Amino acid sequence: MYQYKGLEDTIAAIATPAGQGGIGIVRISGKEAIAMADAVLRLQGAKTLVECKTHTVHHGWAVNAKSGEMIDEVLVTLMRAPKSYTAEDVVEINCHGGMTVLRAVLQAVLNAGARLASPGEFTKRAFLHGRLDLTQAEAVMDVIHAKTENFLRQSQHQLKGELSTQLKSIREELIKLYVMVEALINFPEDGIDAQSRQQILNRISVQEKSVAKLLGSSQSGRILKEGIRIVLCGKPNVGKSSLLNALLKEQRAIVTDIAGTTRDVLEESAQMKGIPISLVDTAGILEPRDLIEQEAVSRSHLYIKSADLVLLVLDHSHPLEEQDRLLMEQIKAARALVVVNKMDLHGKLDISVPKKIFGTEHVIKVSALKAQSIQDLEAKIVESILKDKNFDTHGILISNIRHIKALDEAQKNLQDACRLMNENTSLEFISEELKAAVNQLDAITGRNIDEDLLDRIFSEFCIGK
Ligand SMILES: Nc1nc2c(ncn2[C@@H]2O[C@H](COP(=O)(O)OP(=O)(O)OP(=O)(O)O)[C@@H](O)[C@H]2O)c(=O)[nH]1
Ligand SMILES: [Mg+2]
Repeated sequence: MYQYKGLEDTIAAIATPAGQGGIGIVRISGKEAIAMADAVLRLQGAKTLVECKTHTVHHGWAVNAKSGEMIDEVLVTLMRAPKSYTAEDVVEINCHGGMTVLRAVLQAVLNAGARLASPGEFTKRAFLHGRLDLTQAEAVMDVIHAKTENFLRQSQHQLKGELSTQLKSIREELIKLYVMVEALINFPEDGIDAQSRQQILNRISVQEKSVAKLLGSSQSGRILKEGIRIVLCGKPNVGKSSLLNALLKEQRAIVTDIAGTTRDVLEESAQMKGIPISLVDTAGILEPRDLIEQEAVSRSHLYIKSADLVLLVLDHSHPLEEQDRLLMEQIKAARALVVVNKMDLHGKLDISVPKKIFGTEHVIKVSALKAQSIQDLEAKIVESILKDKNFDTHGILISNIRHIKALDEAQKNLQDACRLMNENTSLEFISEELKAAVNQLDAITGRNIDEDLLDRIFSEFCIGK
């Protein structure tokens, strides 16, 4: 691990979000944290934190050290190194939750000698002191940004170090293999017979499969983290906006019996079975009457193109029209479901046509108005999102692009190693591939990472974390 120089300073920041709240916290971490806190605190009983035990809470006042003027009544938590978030001495001052108060307390701490922390610097210190590895540090941010409980659960697994444990076991086996191959290179007189060669090949192949399994989870990991975009399309008046409202369970889009009610794209967030969904209602206009409608139509097409899943809405109470056929033709290559809406009305639509184009299992009848079969539609949506994907929320899901890239490289190295073994290539080349694969795994956990990359990772954190 590289030596980071910034650890000498004591850092401070407001750890709670900007705005008003019940409480707000100013966090201080570093060698001088306790002394600096003492400089701005007047604790009850005239005690100082220096004399207090770790993991204790104290009542008192934050003051302007120069003027002695009181800033706020506070509760102070003391956590001595190494049992703290950063593994350094940490003091957290719980103030009233207003920005003016918090800024004044923070300023007092800075006046006492602390440096303003940069984004993610507290977590970075936890990493640099070896309390967390990089996957765990990144999981901290994932926990904060989790959009669904499902993803939160995943991030908690990673925060506990479950990904690191899996990577460690792959790494250990690769190191053993590397040492073995190096020994064979250095003591060629011992030679390597075909059987040993095959054994090494098998063992590399087992590790390649473990990496492949982790990588295989990345599609569902990304879905769980970022969600997917579902776009509703269909000709005017078929009930797209009504369906959006039914799926959201609130009256979000305007619904009328006038064709061309929706004149712009409307995007709303929802969740289906723990997956974050962005639902997009588009304008059904087919023949734009003016510039605004023209723009709406071209936007609708862009959204349809970018959709992870398209819901083509048809009207059960009308026979299929040319416009429906055109739309079916346009989206048949995309991942799509056909929703035959208005099933509460007398049916005039020949449902066999969409069934033939999209397959029976991709066509579903609902009534947005009467909320009939909406749950069945949700189940179908989830099924088609997760189709062909390894989606096991109890196992480890890879969702971080950085991890995906490194695992991808490691997999290539291991595949190359297997291929070279098969081709009876000189062992030096196998050894190189094994070393490169280990380096990729080490980059994920942060064992060997350059300072720039580290700074980039932590700069995406919030201040105070
Ligand atoms: N009977 C019945 N009427 C429905 C159903 N869904 C929608 N409607 C009615 O159909 C009309 C059009 O609904 P919208 O949701 O505005 O249709 P749209 O596809 O968004 O229309 P545009 O925005 O104009 O493209 C309204 O009068 C709705 O009340 C349904 O399931 N059954
Ligand atoms: Mg509409």
